Amino acid sequence: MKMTFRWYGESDKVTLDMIRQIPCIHGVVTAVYDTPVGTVWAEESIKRLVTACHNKGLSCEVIESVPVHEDIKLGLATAKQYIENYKENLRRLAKFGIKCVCYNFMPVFDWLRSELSSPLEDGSHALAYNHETVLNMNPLTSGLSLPGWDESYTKEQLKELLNKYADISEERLFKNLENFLREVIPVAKEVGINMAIHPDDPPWGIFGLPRIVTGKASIKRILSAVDCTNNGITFCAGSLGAGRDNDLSEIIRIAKGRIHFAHLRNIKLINEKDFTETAHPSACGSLNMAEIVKELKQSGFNGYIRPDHGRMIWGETGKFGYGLFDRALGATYILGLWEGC
Ligand code: DNO
Repeated sequence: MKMTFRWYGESDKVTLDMIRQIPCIHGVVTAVYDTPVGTVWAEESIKRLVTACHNKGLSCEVIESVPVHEDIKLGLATAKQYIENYKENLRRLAKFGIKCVCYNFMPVFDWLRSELSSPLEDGSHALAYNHETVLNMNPLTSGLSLPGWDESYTKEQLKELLNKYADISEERLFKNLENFLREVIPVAKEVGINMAIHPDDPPWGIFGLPRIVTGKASIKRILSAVDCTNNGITFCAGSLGAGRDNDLSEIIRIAKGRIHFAHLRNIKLINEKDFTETAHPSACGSLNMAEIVKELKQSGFNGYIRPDHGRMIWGETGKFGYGLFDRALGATYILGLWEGC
């Protein structure tokens, strides 16, 4: 297992100098952020990123994310070129030592929360999801912004894009994902990159948009669409754990050998759909973190782990979910669990 930490590049307040002081950190998980979704990344930008990490003694083997262009998810004729660009990105990333690429297939929006700074009892702040609030939210006017979202659209473009999804059923979206995998996985295999699809967060449709990577059945279908080690998943405990029917240990067993990356964090389930993010330890939320880590270790997992969203503690400010302190506590907690089982 290699412990990693997400880094948002040179502009991130959490610097490589800080990250390298977290005990036993192997490397960072990052991306090229200066290029629009769907275009080929400049080799120069990839090189700069990797070199910056190596100069601080950190590995740079995981990219999160190489985003999938909406035309691919929509299955439009223009998808062909975007898929070619995706393949070219994999070839370029492999040249610079990238071993794992995390991506998602969520239409338009990435992860979603209704509250970005919800106060917890101990005075810290965390992200939270309230279903009622989300049902009443208009994505065109909500003004919500989360790390990792593509915010390059004007309001008109966003409206147009949302309309394009009106005819896209879950089954259609799944077929488009399968087409994408059939094209991209052979290239990933050729260049030695493990692809790791991230589950939908939360694992149900939002704003009338379909979401399909939600639990055991969909993960099984994805893995068998192209039955090859390079076609794997990111096991995200918090995303899958929000699905009340998901048995996380069972999912780890089903995906054995195909989990290349793990995002570990805890959430406190409130009712059928609502939840609050919490500190990482099992006692702070609803997920059994020790069980998850044990199951991963027993399954022979030898990929990358990163602590996932942290609370804002000790007066820290910054990107929601991506401060230094609580994530660093998360990393050392996970390392302890790993060592102890
Ligand atoms: C949120 C992250 C996601 C994730 C993407 C992967 O905190 O887990 O934004 O990076 O869905 O493509």
